[in-house]
Amino acid sequence: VGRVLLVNANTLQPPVSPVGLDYVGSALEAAGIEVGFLDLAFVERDAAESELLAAAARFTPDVIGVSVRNTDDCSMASRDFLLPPIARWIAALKRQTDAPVVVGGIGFSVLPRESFEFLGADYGIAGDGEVAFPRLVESLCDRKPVEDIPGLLWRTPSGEAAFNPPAAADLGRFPLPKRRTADNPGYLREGGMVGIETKRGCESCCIYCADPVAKGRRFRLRPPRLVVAEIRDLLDQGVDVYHTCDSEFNLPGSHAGAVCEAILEAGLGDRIRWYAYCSPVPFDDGAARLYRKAGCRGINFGCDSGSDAVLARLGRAHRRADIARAVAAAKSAGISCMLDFLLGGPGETLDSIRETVEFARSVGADRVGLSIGVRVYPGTALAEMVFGGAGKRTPPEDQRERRPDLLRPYFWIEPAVADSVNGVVRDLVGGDERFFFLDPSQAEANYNYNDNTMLVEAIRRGYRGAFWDILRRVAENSPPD
Ligand code: B12
Repeated sequence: VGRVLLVNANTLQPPVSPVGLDYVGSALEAAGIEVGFLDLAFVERDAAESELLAAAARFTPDVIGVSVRNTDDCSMASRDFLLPPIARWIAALKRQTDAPVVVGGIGFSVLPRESFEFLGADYGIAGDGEVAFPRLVESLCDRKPVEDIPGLLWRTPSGEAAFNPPAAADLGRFPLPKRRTADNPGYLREGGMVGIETKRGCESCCIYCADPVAKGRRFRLRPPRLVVAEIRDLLDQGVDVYHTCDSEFNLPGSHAGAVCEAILEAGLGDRIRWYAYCSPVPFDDGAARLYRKAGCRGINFGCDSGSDAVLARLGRAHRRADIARAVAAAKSAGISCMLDFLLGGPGETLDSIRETVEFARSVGADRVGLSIGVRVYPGTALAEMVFGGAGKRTPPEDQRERRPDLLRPYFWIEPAVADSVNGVVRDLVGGDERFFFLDPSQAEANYNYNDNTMLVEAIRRGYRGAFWDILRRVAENSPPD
């Protein structure tokens, strides 16, 4: 019973496959709910609103679900706040239909209260959608109370927003999701890869990270056989290039190993190519060889800094020597690698920035991403450090608003380096092509996947894989395959 129109509201290009919507769409169908789907990633931006209203009129849904993947592009250089058009689309829907509008998704779940207020939807679901959304739809269709649904946001009769804490479901109990809601072959063609998830949640304590806030502070592992069954299903659709959608694939290391073993047992190691975000620890030669055999072609290591003092302050488990070891292991196994660094965090100095960039230059990675300024999210230790309690720090000049809601892109940059950091980094990087640097003085930053025309064109020419690896191959004049 019930009809739900799901809407992918992520219009950034190249398009990134809406894995979450695939999982939710499949769970709705398993509950006997009919699903319609409108993908705004494949619609001209100017036509988005009219297409949306037309889809709602055609499908006559009981409930409309809108996914919010990114609240903003998390780049201090561009600070592109992505919710205003989505709020306008929701308002237009509400003028046209009585169907309640429900918002959810990973960006939404990072800042659920703030996003819910801003978007003006009827309901929100923070965290996993597989259990909560079908329950909400069934309750709305049967006119039953909804206030006990975990993760739900709604408005009380007095107009105030209320929020139930999300429940962390056991992922082993979800049935195999059908990857048929989104056009995954279309995403391979236009986005160069398709996402797949092996777990949720993170037990690390990186002070800035919103992942534990959005996905939970405990690892929830998907049984490797389910991951492999999903890969088989995607392969049947002709999709053979993937990106893992775990925050860091190799945490815990034993699970990543088990997923690779299951891929090998299924005989799929030579038929697929995949890319992953990984932590520099745990990662050694054995892991690198196993990943490579199971199809891994590239790893983006979240390194943050080349200074041990900064790493300790950020709450990271690795040190610079671990990064060097991880790069060597990946390279010797034939895995290309990119390192991501985050400059300007608490306690950063020009010396630690120099140390980081020089380290990054010498360590032998294929690509290096440098981001300046750290996005601050509610519920993180960084937010506490910046706005609350004893260790209170003074925000940089242009961010000195009293109590920002943190929904609009808000960044921490250490005041001591704030004025000089861009110039210093630009000089240190020089013309080194391996560096991706979000330089605010350059309009066309290459290291932002928010409307990256160079990538869109490369993918149309046949390049496949992680965006950084496509940019690398284009720069090196390597052919698509
Ligand atoms: C992998 C990844 C990437 C890969 C994607 C590869 C691929 N092909 O999938 C790459 C490297 C390309 C990438 C790029 C970017 N990313 Co990214 N990425 C991720 C990551 C790790 C996984 C996303 C994912 O697919 N998750 C798995 C799915 C299953 O989970 P989910 O989407 O949350 O869905 C569940 C629920 O949210 C809910 N749900 C989902 N939709 C809906 C809809 C409704 C109606 C309901 C009720 C529920 C619901 O149910 C689902 C199942 O439980 C997340 C962090 C994370 N751990 O999720 C960051 C993350 C989403 N990325 C982020 C950012 C900023 C970006 C970029 C903008 C960076 C940039 N400037 O270039 C780009 C944007 C690209 C684009 N076109 O959107 C941020 C967004 C933060 C924010 N404030 O919104 C995140 C959260 C990381 C972070 N903490 O900073 N990313």
